[in-house]
Amino acid sequence: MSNADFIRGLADIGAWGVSFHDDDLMTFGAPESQRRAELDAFKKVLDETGVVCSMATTNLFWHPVFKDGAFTSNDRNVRRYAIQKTLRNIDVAAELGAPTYVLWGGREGVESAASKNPADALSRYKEALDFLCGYVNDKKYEIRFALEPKPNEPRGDTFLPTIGHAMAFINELEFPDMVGLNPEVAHETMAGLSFFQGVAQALWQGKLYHIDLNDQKIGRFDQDLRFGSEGIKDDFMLVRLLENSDYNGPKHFDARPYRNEWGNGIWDFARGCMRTYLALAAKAREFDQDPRVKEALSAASVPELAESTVGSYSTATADRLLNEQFDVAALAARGYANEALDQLVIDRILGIS
Ligand SMILES: [Mn+2]
Repeated sequence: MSNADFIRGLADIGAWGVSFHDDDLMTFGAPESQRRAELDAFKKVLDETGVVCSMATTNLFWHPVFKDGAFTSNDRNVRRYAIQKTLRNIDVAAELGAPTYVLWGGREGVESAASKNPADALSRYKEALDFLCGYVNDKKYEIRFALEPKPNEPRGDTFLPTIGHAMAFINELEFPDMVGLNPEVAHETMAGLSFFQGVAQALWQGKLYHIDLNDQKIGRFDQDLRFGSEGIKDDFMLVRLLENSDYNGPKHFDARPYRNEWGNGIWDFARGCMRTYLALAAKAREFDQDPRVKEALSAASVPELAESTVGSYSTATADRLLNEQFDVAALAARGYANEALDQLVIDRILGIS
């Protein structure tokens, strides 16, 4: 099936947008005239279908030139080539109006820890990001970058392995406001981490620029399963978090059909991702409107966590706190009614009342 067939098929089942790697769209290493024709064909089908180009990214992992890394390859010319390949595709992203440019450092890592000084690698990663931001500013493009963390695969140990590592790294960049995150369900789950907690912190820090939705079992290879097909309770909480947040970026599915699927199955897969997201969003609204849930949240003191604990420091507030009497036995004895609250989550997912 051609790219045009895929886009028409996605438009038919109600998809709003598509994303692309440079090499998906334009043949790697082809003459500029051929690449231009391929890009124009893509633009034409977007125009015809009304499908939006929501995000662009560079393939810096497939070609063997990147086997030791792209922005962090030990070979300086590979690093320069990786940045050149990215700059060229940023021009394409701007031409297509993609507001977000994702960077997944699939090859940025090691098998042998002796093979790279991690501090040098992070410095080169920062240098690349600073340069890309400088280019976007120079060209006056309306583009922000989103880093996609992943703990391993295809490398043994990847640089910027988790949401937390990536957010801390962004603080070291020259243009931290231009760089946020594209966290992916499968990647955090591979590391055994809670994707919900990671996304919640990214939102809290104003760094959720994009999101890759799929599904995954802990401790496996990168499965990229249909959204909602595995961790249904985690997915419910994630959708509720996104729907109740100010995140207004794409709900982007970076997933693939089961490997034994055939032609028509890819459309079952694509419909399933969207269907489950929308169903969970409806269930999240029901959950939040249920008076029993409001009572259970109150019994668990959930609203109380939104109240300030001590306020700003002053000598007076410190003196008041130091002189306060606490009934520690009573505080220790109370319950938090989490079982009842959590059962309401399960009841809502199961659709029982
Ligand atoms: Mn992804």
